[in-house]
Amino acid sequence: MNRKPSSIVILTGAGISAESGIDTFRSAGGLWEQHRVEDVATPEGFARDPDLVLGFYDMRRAALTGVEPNAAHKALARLDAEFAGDLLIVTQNVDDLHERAGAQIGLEKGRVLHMHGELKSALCTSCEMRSPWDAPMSANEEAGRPPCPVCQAPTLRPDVVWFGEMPYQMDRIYGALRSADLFVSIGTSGAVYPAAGFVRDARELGVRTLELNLERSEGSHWFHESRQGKAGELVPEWVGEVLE
Ligand code: BV8
Repeated sequence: MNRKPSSIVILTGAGISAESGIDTFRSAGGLWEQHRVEDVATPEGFARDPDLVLGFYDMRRAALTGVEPNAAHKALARLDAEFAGDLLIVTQNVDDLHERAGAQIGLEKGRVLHMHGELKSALCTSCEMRSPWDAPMSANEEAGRPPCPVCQAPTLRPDVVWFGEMPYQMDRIYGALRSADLFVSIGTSGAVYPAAGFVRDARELGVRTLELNLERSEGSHWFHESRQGKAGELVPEWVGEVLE
């Protein structure tokens, strides 16, 4: 790590939550091995079988209560609290572990940007309003689908970005990359766009790029520096380098 950064953009993926016990997508036995992407993470899959999709996300939302943030999430919360420069944590994850790891991140939710949405948010396809949500969304025998808290229509869907849908707040992400001097990618396979392209965007902008991942990813060759190891070890070590 050479000169100290003054403006950092961090991208996190499923690998940062792996040590908390949340399945990643592409590891053996991961989420995509248990379900076909087309069936549970596309608008077409939802239209075809809404209860299959709602059940898939209900299972993942319920699993959140049984897991805790790990040392990597806590190290980023420390960075958020102590780093004097600009910081944006863009996460591809729909879990709430970044928020739960640090009061500051939770208070200033704006410092964590969920580009692919959140399990604990519901989107109504009738009124298009979002509501905080941590109950099941699938239909149950007597009551059917739960009503939208805003318009009461039984037309809630998970507030997550499926394949073929536009990720959230892309302008804000590109704006942050343009003014960054360091881009750090943590725990992502670099398989899904546009997130997988951020390292190239950063390089074209002259931004230093660092990858922290268990193994080399599809995009490793694009990074100035790539460190292999567990996020729970690499992230606290890197945060220490930035803050010391
Ligand atoms: C869009 C939310 C356009 C829901 C997700 C051909 C070429 C280029 C692009 C495309 C193409 N064909 C189609 C596309 C577009 C498509 C895409 O990229 N497809 C891929 C498959 C090629 N992308 C989209 O559709 C995106 N939208 O492009 O819109 C558009 C334009 C105009 C108008 C409208 C639309 C939307 C994609 C978002 C999909 N939603 N998730 C949910 O969670 O269910 S994707 C999901 O998988 C994640 O969010 C993440 O983005 C992605 C990858 O997952 P990772 O986080 O990287 O996890 P993974 O398991 O893959 O890897 C984990 C890594 O961690 C591994 O490297 C592992 O080694 C490491 N690891 C494991 N343990 C540890 C660890 N590291 C450290 N420590 C550990 N302990």
